[in-house]
Amino acid sequence: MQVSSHTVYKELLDRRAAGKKSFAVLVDPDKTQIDQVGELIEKCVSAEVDFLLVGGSLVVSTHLEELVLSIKAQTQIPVILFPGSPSQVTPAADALLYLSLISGRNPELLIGQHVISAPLVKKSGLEIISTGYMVVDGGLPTTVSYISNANPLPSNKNEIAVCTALAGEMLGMKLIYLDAGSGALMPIPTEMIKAVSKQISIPLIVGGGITTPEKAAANCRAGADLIVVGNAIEKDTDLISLMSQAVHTSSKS
Ligand code: 1GP
Repeated sequence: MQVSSHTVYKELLDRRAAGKKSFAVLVDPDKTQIDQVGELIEKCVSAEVDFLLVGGSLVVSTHLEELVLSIKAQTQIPVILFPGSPSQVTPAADALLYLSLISGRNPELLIGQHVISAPLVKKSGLEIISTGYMVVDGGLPTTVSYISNANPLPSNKNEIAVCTALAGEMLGMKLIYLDAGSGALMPIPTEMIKAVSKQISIPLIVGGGITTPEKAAANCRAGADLIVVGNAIEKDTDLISLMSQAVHTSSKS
């Protein structure tokens, strides 16, 4: 899929309008060496992955920009930053999920970091996609639940998830991201995805702890528009094509 600059969100909307579900691979800079990325991207291209997310709630390595540049040199798949902090902003990508942690009550991640980094983000020239980010309890503490210093949303409280997502949409956010956290023991429950997707009209991203193509497809049928998988793929890159296929054919299964 070829996308020129500033059309990532439109591409997602167009795919959705055409009844297509989308699949994204999360590339964690801490777990991906520059000399390994070529093979990973080759598999993403042949599996027709729709988007590549790069970032994480804690990135300690310093090669994020180099990683994005080497991905961009190899593929037209849009690269979307998924930053845990302003230090993960690089103009080398196509777009940036401008995350506000609306499920938490930590003012720094609701608006504080955004104020500090606004000039840098604006100058980056990236397509900025305002995203209502909701971290849901994934069974065990995850990096995002710890680093965010905010209570995750209880996984059995669909009504809180719906109200939070609705508030995000009415505040003008363009996406809602339900995340159980990377490597979560329990992914987002299907019932929560159904409840939230029924009430919002903006696209819904779901990720965290998805380890099987079946769960990815079930999430799509429940109403997710974009599925994000990182951890499971780091362990077994053959899952890239299986997951991608499951997502892309989910409406037919
Ligand atoms: C985490 O949603 C992403 O923010 C992906 O999670 O690494 O568990 O697939 P996994």
